[in-house]
Amino acid sequence: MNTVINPATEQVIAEYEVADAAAAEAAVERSVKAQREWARLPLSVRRDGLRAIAGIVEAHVDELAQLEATDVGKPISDARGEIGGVAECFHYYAGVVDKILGDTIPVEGGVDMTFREPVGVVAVIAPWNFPLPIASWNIAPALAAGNSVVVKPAELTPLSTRRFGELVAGLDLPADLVQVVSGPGRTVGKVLTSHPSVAKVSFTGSTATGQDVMRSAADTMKRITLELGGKSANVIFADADLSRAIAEAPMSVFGNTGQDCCARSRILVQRSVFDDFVAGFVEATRALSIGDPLDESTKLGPLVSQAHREKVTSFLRDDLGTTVAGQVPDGPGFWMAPRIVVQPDPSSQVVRDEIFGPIAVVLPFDDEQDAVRLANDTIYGLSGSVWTSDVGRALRMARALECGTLSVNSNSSVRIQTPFGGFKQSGFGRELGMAAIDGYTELKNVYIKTDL
Ligand code: TXE
Repeated sequence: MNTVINPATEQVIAEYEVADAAAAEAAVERSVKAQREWARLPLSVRRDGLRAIAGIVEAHVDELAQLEATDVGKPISDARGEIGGVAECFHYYAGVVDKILGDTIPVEGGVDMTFREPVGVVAVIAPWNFPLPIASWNIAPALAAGNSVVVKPAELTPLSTRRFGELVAGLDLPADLVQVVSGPGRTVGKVLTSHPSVAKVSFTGSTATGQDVMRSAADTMKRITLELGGKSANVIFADADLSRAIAEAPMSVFGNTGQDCCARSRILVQRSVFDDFVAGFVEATRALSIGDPLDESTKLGPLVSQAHREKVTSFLRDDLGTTVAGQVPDGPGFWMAPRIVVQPDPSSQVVRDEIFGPIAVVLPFDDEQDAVRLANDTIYGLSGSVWTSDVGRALRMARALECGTLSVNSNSSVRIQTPFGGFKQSGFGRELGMAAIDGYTELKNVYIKTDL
């Protein structure tokens, strides 16, 4: 039995029987049949299938957003936007169904062409921080390319994905095309990463679990996409529009209460504007309203669980000189106010580890070279930002920083149309945009001899 708790109230909001390994195996077997049926359907039918999924999500935005807000503790206004993004994702990939192209390649003696074939059954293993959005970034391109999907949501936050599964099951699509199997990583997750009939695993979660997934997938040579942890840098030069950089910095690290793989949790600021930045950043962070996730004006909710709050607070030590920027509600809930750590030792854990909570570090740098050295001094490489008014510097930094997704004069990371994924131990493979299709297709080369 899994008991789901609202992290803002600590009340039980759902209980359900968890799936076991046998249920996961049965789902994979059904998925094989569904995939064959789906891949044979005309393109227009598959396109309309994805549109229908977008439509059913749009028709249930409020319900799904409410589930996400009470399950994750996420502000309702964020949740509504994120569920709107889920529908957009299915609309986008509905349009991709008939644009999965091959090449014709000049060769001697014949004609050569490539096709992109579906991989087969795709297992999507999702995390708890953006449950349905991250699942949809993988489900939608997988379906567009002619695959079937078995989705495993995280045990902590399964509700939106379970409801999504029910809604999709009611549509006129091949039976079992999208199945949601809710159970623990060590049983259901293990089956999905080792079953011989699963061709591809798309995993989002911690780097340590990503390593387990790779090991488990190795025996049957599965294709894998891993979207893992991060410790992204927000690099602010003295020539930047400092007021904008300050205004946008708090939500880029504390949004979703810091439980965001793209959180700009290492803020690097050029020394001449360092003190001004810190003063403005603390003040702007204090202005973020912390409280009831169902209140439309709330910007920050609680952390996802008591265990996670313990993990996050274990990074705080007296000698760090932390500034507490905000006031949390009294009473139940896994609350934690944002903490700002100014000039910690660059080799300390708070600078090096992914905390996944509302703790930001701010470090000074001297020049461009120093900024690149500090920004790249991490095992991760997911996202990053550069703030500058010098176009040449923006481009030099963009090329020098080791990360998969970089923004200039912005802290955004994710757009449905553009590739998203990491360098280094932040994983590999790309989600979203046309690039995601590479991960859901096998490239087949066909040569036809014409010079007989
Ligand atoms: O993640 P896990 P956890 C980071 C973040 C966080 C830490 C731990 O630092 O504090 O990870 O979070 C499933 N085989 N991120 O423990 O374990 C699990 O059931 C197959 C970053 O919750 O990685 C869940 O569905 N699957 C991150 C999913 O993996 C397994 C998002 C992720 O869980 C499995 C989340 C196994 N052996 C956490 N074990 C990001 N990049 O956004 C677990 N799972």
